[in-house]
Amino acid sequence: MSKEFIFLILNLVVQYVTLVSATHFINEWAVEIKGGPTIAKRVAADHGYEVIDQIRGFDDNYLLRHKDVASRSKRSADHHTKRLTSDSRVEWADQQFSKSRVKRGYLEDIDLETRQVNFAHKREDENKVYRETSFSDPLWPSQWYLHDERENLAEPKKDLHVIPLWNRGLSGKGVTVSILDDGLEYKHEDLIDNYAPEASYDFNNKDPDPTPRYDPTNENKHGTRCAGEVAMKADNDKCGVGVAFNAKIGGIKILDGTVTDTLEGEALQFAHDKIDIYSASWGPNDDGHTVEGPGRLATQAFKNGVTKGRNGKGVIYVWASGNGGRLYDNCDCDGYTGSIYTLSISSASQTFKKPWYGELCASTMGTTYSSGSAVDNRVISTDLNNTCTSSHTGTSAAAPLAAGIIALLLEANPNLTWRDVQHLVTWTSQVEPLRQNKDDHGWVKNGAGFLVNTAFGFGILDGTGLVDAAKDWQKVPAQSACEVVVTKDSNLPQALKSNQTLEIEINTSGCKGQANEVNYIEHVQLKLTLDYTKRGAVSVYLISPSNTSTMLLSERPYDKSTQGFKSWPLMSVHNWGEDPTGKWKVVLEDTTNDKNTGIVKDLKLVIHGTKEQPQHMKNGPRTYIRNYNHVQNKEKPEKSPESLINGETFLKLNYLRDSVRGLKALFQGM
Ligand SMILES: *[C@@H]1O[C@H](CO)[C@@H](O)[C@H](O)[C@H]1NC(C)=O
Ligand SMILES: *[C@@H]1O[C@H](CO)[C@@H](O)[C@H](O)[C@H]1NC(C)=O
Ligand SMILES: *[C@@H]1O[C@H](CO)[C@@H](O)[C@H](O)[C@H]1NC(C)=O
Ligand SMILES: *[C@@H]1O[C@H](CO)[C@@H](O)[C@H](O)[C@H]1NC(C)=O
Ligand SMILES: *[C@@H]1O[C@H](CO)[C@@H](O)[C@H](O)[C@H]1NC(C)=O
Ligand SMILES: [Ca+2]
Ligand SMILES: [Ca+2]
Ligand SMILES: [Ca+2]
Ligand SMILES: [Ca+2]
Repeated sequence: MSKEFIFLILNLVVQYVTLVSATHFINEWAVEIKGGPTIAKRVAADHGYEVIDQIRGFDDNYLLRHKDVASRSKRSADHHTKRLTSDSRVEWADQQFSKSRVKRGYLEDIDLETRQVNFAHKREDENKVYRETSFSDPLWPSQWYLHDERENLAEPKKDLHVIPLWNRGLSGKGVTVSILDDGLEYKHEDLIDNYAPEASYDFNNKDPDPTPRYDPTNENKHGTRCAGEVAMKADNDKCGVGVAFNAKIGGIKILDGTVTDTLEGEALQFAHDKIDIYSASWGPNDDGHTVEGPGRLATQAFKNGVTKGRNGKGVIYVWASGNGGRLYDNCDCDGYTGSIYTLSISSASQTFKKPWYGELCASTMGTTYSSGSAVDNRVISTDLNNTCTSSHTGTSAAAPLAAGIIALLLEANPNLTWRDVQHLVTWTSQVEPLRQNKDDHGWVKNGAGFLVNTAFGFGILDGTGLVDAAKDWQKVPAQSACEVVVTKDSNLPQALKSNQTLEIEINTSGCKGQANEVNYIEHVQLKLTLDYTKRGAVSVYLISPSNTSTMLLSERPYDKSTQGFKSWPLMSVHNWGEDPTGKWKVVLEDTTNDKNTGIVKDLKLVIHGTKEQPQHMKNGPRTYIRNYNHVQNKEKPEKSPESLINGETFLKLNYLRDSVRGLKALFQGM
């Protein structure tokens, strides 16, 4: 296939996505009115609205419909919003608009012919697979990401290290996972026994039954595929084996209709007293030119989930990091995966590579296996109409594997909070298998001794490592947030243009002596306000007082927006464990030879973390198992000489830049 042809296709894809993502305002308003439903009804009537319903999970919030506004329009009806908000009984009012949401699966690689070959190859493999534990399920032998099928143990370990957990009797019992997606075929033979109706709802049709809509042109199979990875029943002669095969599985149907902030807000905290883990394999368009995050209600729903869910320990939101790699999308332009409340998961291919669809960003926490190139195997799951699939793909398939592993973790230790789970991921994820390929985007050793990677976060999830570390776990100390506003000395606003690099310093004491003092960093957000003629031309790096260089935003050539950024939070987990005190450096640059101009208007650094040192960090920095690749599932792992990785090459900004340029060169050379 010629290079021109591929580019033509890509451009068509970009144009199509632009077309379908045009904003449509609808004739519904989310409104907060205090004083009860009678007053809400009166307010609505006074301004020409009717009350559709109370918004689930939010006190004093109502959905109103205006009688004289078109049901869909490209333009917002601001005069109506203004009239509502000027009523003293109204706290706030937002006109709702449809949000374009893409499922992060269904990836067809370009080379379909090789794919055929691959199927033949796989069938042959099934006969000689290294069977550590046997199940009667026909696709179990093909679940390469779960069992160690190496014939040569010198090869990198290629599984998520869950079999030892199954051998200890862990299988997700008592833990409930719900898939936020396009529905769940819960009557599927491999799911029905684990189905949790109390964790399920259909927000598109407003009924309790999440069964997908069967439609030959728009197969709503995505949610059912994601669910099977978590909770397919084991040893029942059907499909494969879920990571947490005795967990309860629910389906929250939201992606088969118009998605609004109200709908997301209701869904993201639906039954948060019954659901432990929400798994989401979708988000704003991965088209390389979208910058979008959760709205008012969705943001509040995340906060409610982590503060009220699981009896105050917080629900776990597992999120797929995105599939826009080929269009140079950056997951820090997606406010869902970029949220501190979501545990963001990327993919590694069967050959330990960042797949072609994988996105770079600093908010990714961990990685599981998924599809890669045409010759790599994909993920096994349940499919519609009581069938099975061996070709679930993308970060869509990666996130549910993580949700299943976390279900095993919560079964082992139900006391863990949402932040404990994030800490455990940073503390146990494995880097050795991913260090096999040279094109691994560079592991940076941060100031607290963590290895972090812009493509893989802290590395491949290690099921057994997580559960072992959680055994005598002490809850991490309370979270605080230190907001650092740039001072006059930083000379903002400052102009930026093409072929220019700007360095801005931000000093902080980490709010020392205040109630919100932070000495041990968790998440860092850089809130950027920038006016620019071409948003995608700007890249942003952050250098911490410990000298850790992080790419917060990479160049996105398809993002030609003139809208800039308005206090957009670029989130990073790469400074985890570091001391925030000292001088931070923000580097903004436009390396194009275009004629772009603009102004960096404002920066704000928000440092989340703890005042006290988390208990698990007190005996020194994390150790890495250098011989992880020799760890087997079948036998008890030999007491391994755990050693600290010393002399890690310190990666400079230039390396990060080159890693993005290398990607581009690779792509353009196709
Ligand atoms: C499932 O069955 C329905 C109804 O019989 C049919 O319309 C649909 O195409 C089928 N879907 C798949 C994926 O086989
Ligand atoms: C969970 O907390 C309870 C009460 O503090 C304690 O008894 C129990 O041992 C804890 N479980 C684990 C696995 O740490
Ligand atoms: C940061 O602190 C250093 C010395 O502590 C000072 O020289 C510098 O001007 C400060 N920079 C800003 C941006 O406040
Ligand atoms: C970019 O800037 C460098 C030095 O700042 C200059 O030498 C070079 O000519 C510039 N390139 C373009 C295309 O303007
Ligand atoms: C950070 O790096 C710079 C230059 O690369 C070096 O001069 C400085 O000493 C380093 N600081 C720390 C704390 O390592
Ligand atoms: Ca339904
Ligand atoms: Ca099964
Ligand atoms: Ca994306
Ligand atoms: Ca996140």
